[in-house]
Amino acid sequence: MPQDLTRDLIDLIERGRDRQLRLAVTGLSRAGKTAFLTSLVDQLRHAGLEARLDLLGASREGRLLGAQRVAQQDLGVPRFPFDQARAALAESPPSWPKPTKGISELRLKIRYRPGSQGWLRPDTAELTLDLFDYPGEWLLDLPLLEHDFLSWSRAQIDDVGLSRRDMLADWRAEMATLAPDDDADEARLAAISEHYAKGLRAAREAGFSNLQPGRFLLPGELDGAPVLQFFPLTGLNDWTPETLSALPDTSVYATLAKRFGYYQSHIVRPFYRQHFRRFDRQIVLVDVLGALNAGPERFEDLSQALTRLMQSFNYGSRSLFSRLFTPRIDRLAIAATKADHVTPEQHTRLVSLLEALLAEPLKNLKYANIPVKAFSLAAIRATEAREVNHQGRTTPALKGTSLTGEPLLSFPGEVPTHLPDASFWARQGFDFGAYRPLPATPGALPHIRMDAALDWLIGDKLR
Ligand SMILES: Nc1nc2c(ncn2[C@@H]2O[C@H](COP(=O)(O)OP(=O)(O)OP(=O)(O)O)[C@@H](O)[C@H]2O)c(=O)[nH]1
Ligand SMILES: [Mg+2]
Repeated sequence: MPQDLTRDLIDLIERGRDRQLRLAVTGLSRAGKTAFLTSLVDQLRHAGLEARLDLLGASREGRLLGAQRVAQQDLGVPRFPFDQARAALAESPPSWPKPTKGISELRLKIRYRPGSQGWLRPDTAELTLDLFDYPGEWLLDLPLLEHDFLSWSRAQIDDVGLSRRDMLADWRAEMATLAPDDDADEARLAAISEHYAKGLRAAREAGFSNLQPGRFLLPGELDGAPVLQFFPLTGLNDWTPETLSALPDTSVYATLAKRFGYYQSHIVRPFYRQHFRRFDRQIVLVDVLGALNAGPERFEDLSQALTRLMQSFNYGSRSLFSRLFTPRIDRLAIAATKADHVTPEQHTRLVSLLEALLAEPLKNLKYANIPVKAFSLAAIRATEAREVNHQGRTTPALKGTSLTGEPLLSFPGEVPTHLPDASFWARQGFDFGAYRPLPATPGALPHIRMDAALDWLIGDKLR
């Protein structure tokens, strides 16, 4: 067989196998997942026409023909509300997509012309891209799978720093009068759980990330169900795992441990299994600038939450069995979102800071031999970069509109390239407001480097 034909045949077989790609967009609450997905769909739908996608090879070469939404795989899961999000951005005044309250899915068919020609090559080809969206709060339950009730209780109590301790004051007061071997009283456990949930909600409002259990913040259809009536137990220092497991089923400890186990097996594990166990590529979105804005304690809290989260994906320890039977994730992107909150010359510094923040998970990914690329991007750009004369000097600035409609001109200053230390917080800190999306214009949504991220995530499949 001529060599070219063999190559074409192998290519055809591989192409057939590779025609489908599942992309996991990972990020904590408010990291920018829904904005990213909305922009991704919008950019690809406008590809070949008005989208600015020069950093995506297939688009630059004029081979990207466009994308359409098609019927998704799982008919029992709601469809990603792209139309609603896109309509809100086109209104006057435009508004951001709403915070996500449940799971949704989306399947995109991307049409392109293959790059090189061969007689077995079709004129056009298709790539199916499966995407899903979910509330960021639920993601933080993944690390909870590694615990039993005892180790989880201890870890949660160790994690509570000074300011979060205040937010949990009511819960702590109740806990002082509860012992593991008390008889469980349903109404009392429900009331204490509500105090715990209240503390978690206050911590989220104050900008903390490392919050478990995630369904306490967004219970969905589980609101009021006993499975959400548990909390970490204090006062366990004098107990051993053996003495605790010998307690009767009616004790506080046994009741809470049972609910924790139920939460793991009936809520967290199915979510993980259905949505996160099987994907080919992943992008981890991090609101680094938001955390800088929120101060040292929140920044440290985000760093811890991300490190634990990335550990729970377990990239390195894939057994031969799982490698054969589940597609292995072969490429990953990490991205600092909302890069339009700083002036363009700060973007490389933002990438360095993101890499510093994710240093531990990046080491593990390297060890697992998974290629990773870091980006700074704005899925939906809300500011315009300007040079202005400020106190006698030409200074880079950002122009936009506040959420309440006032014009804003800001000088966001310098992003640190390393994890900020005490002197950074004392000297500078960060303080910027939130912007309203830019007024709608015809064509695709304005963005920063969505095309570069897309090139890394799907570009090789469009060759
Ligand atoms: N300036 C700017 N702001 C953004 C951008 N992307 C997201 N935001 C802001 O961040 C907020 C949260 O973004 P979402 O996309 O809703 O975040 P999410 O990760 O889906 O959050 P959950 O649904 O709560 O998990 C938005 O309401 C915007 O205010 C961006 O590209 N630029
Ligand atoms: Mg969302």
